[in-house]
Amino acid sequence: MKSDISLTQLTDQLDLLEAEAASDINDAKDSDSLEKIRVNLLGKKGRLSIVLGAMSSLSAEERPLVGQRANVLKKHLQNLLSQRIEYLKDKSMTERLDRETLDVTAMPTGTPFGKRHPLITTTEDIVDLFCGLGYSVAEGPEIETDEYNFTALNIPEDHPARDMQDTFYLGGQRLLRTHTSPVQIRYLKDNPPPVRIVAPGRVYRRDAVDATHSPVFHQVEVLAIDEGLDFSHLRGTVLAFLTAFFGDLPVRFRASYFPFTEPSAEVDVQWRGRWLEVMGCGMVDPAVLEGLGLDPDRWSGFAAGLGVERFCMVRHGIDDIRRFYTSDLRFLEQF
Ligand code: 2U9
Repeated sequence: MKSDISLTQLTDQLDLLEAEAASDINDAKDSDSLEKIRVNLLGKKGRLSIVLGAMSSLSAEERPLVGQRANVLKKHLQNLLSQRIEYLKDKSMTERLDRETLDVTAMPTGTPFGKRHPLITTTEDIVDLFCGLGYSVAEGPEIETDEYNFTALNIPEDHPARDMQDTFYLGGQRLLRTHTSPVQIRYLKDNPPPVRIVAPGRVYRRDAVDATHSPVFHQVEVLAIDEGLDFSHLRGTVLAFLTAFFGDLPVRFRASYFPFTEPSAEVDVQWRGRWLEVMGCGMVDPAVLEGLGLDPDRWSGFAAGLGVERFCMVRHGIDDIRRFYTSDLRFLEQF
């Protein structure tokens, strides 16, 4: 049985619907609740549909009146809904912008930028100077063989450097390289002369730690092999390098001995009134060349080696090698 409803009742219902809908839409706090309101008002089983369904009990003259009214109301509600959705979108964007405002004048927080360690910059400066003289950088492993670290460099079986007291042996034939010279042996095995290389790197010796000794330190070695090289080329190269690094200081060569060079020399610079030994050098021993299959009557060469710590200490007036390895920022930040 159908319950009859009058035109007035229907119009009243539409009025009520309009008033309530307007206030509900205005109160909606977010798009989800707004969508629920829309379905409740305009959905298939929504309030407007129910009112329209009741129109069947009206007369043929009355129906268009309500129909028209309902259409206008539907448009009106759709407008209100879309206005509200726009408003909510604007509001959430404004809130987000307020929340995410950046203070570009704020002091940065977090970890400060690091700096290059003075040993690294000193190594790079030395290597750069040799690169400027036409040398190429060569590198090799820190774990070496007895053969490359000692035998190929003419270091005899009874030499103290081979002693357990002086070298870190790792078992088998392996050890921690005591100089970067094996890098150059490896290079010469793969590359025929002429050769001009600079070999920087970390080296290891079984020294007790004190102000001038550390069991790990850094070396740069250079090697030139060519036809016709003699001691004057060595001397000229060392002088050019030391002048570029320290400035125009007095330099002297003192005769010395290394198993892998003959003749050999140690080089001193006069720095703040004192002679300081800064590097060693010499003409590559013919026995080393022969061991590499190079004819010493055709090829000759010179080599030089230096400790980076020493250079860095002289350059910056640092009195204790341990300062390089203790990671004290008060020290490191000076560079
Ligand atoms: C090959 C042939 C010869 C490398 C050389 C030195 C002289 C030298 C020391 C300086 C201070 C080591 O760090 S230190 O204690 N080095 O005096 N090194 S000649 O001679 C070579 C290298 C490779 C094939």
